[in-house]
Amino acid sequence: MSEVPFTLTIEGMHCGNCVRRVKTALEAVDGVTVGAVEVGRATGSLDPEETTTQALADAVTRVGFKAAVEDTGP
Ligand SMILES: [Cu+2]
Repeated sequence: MSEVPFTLTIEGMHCGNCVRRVKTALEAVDGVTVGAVEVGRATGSLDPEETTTQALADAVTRVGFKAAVEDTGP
């Protein structure tokens, strides 16, 4: 199974605490390998048989931020 990369654009992050909250929320989702999380953005890869980018955005939204899937396609 191959993982596919994702990038989330996240509004409402300001500091290291926000980064930790987002990272924890993403790591709690099955099928996700969290890469870099910084203020305003999170990247990583996911197993498309286990989860979706929308599920990741929803997980971030549940902890209080506004997340959108960034279209990285051509
Ligand atoms: Cu913060």
